[in-house]
Amino acid sequence: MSQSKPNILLIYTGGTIGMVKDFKTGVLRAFDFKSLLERIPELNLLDCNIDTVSFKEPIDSSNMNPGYWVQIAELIEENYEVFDGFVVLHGSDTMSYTASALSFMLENLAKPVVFTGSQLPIGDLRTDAKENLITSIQVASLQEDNNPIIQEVCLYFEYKLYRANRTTKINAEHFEAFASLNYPELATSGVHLKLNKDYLFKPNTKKRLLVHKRMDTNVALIKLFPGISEALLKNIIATPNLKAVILETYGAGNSTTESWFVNLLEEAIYKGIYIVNITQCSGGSVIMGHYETSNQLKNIGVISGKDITTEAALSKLMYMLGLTVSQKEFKTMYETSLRGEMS
Ligand code: ASN
Repeated sequence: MSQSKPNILLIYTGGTIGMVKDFKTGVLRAFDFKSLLERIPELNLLDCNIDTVSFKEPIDSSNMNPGYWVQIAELIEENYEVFDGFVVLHGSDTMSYTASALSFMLENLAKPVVFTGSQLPIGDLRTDAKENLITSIQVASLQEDNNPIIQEVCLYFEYKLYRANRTTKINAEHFEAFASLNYPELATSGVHLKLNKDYLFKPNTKKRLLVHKRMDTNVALIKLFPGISEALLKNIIATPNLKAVILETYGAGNSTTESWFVNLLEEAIYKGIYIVNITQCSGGSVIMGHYETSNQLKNIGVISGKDITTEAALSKLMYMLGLTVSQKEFKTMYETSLRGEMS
């Protein structure tokens, strides 16, 4: 590999992006990533060296799980010194979960990790895959004085670069499939690639990359709905080994004030189960104590997820449960932004 050009590693995990349509039969099949440069000659025009590595068996991202997250983290860890940036090709369905998880797993990351995918396969005539792929590689190659400009996990889709742990999939058929409602875009791609440098994450570059691989899945995610029953909540809280529950509440973190509900949560907290309050609104923040309907939650010690996304809330919880954080510290640490995931 040449010295002057940035070296980019493309990690293919699966998803729609890696499929080609056999135009005679109309059947979609997995694309051989070894022949990527031949299939997309435009990539040769990019001012970087590209190497590719693929999951042995690429998956639809609905089959993603923390075991695969570790595989991606390890590929980045093993290749961290040799490459200047990483582009992860991933199905769009659970991309925000994986990318959020990786943002926590890669502590002190000082190089770009850009997740991308597409709504239409790369071999489709009207595909969005080429633009997403080409611009993601370009973004991962951006350097200033031989240092990467982007030093965090991002997600690029349909002309926008987002902080990954701020994103959510909002549409199953539009090319604009993702949104970041509580944090501005890091870059927009038009005639020019416009970077919003003030919004980029600034890691402590003096510290070495630390890769965390223990993600504890003893968690539950409950979306409140009018009519939710005591029996349902009781059963979930009684799950063996349960360590934490994310409650998706209404609006600014509000819930029913019925005593059975508050009592169940209080008992759970007493038993050492963490309860995190996040809002089921796509934008905005939990402010416990703002309304009477959240004041009790605040008083019993519920953790505020502030303006975190569900995807980041869940992966942050798995990450923190995998660390050895004391009961006393847990709430303060969870309520602190670790990778720019909350305001
Ligand atoms: N089901 C696909 C996946 O997430 C959807 C996509 O990539 N657009 O793997």
